[in-house]
Amino acid sequence: MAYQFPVLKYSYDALEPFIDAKTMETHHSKHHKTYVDRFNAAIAGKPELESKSGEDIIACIDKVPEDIRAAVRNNGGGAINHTLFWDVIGPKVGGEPKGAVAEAIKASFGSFAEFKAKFSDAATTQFGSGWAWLVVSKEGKLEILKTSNQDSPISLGKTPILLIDVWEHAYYLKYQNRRVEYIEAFYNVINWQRVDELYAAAKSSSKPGGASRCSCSCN
Ligand code: MN3
Repeated sequence: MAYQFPVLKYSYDALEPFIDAKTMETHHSKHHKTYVDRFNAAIAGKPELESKSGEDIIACIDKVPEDIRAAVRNNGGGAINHTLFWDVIGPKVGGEPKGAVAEAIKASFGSFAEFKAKFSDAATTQFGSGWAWLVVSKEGKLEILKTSNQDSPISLGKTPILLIDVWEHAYYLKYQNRRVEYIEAFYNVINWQRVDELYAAAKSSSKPGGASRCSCSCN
């Protein structure tokens, strides 16, 4: 089955003034749609890939046939990364995290303020296009990392629960070169309740020393 292009749960102008409507519309209906279309084109006619979820394909990226691996890495990554991105942001959210993820952030980074400083630093210092992430490791620990282009921490065996797109297409219309201002504004659109749900799911499936998500039955 082809990868499904997701419908947003909110309108394009719902994240104003932090993320402007024109950026949201272009980002979702053009950029994300193109990743999804190219991902589906790359795996078309390959039932062993078409039968898997996008996440499971990216988890096993090294097992993808070499002639389409770069296309899958870039466009499959772009497809799943943006789907998760829309899922963890929204209107009338922001503020400080609550629940189990809030406790884990405090335990891992010292405080929410220290988490913010580290996450913002990862987003700021990602050179060129890419993403900054809050992930749950295979051992169930929170980690902050950054990746280039559309690379996903899922390929490293980690489960992302929060991410910020720092490609220029995510902020240039409103913020131009001021990436730092965009990153600061981003905290107003983080849906911490959703992040907490993703944290709970990642924790329940993390197994210290266990097999990675890529079971390597994916040849
Ligand atoms: Mn993007």
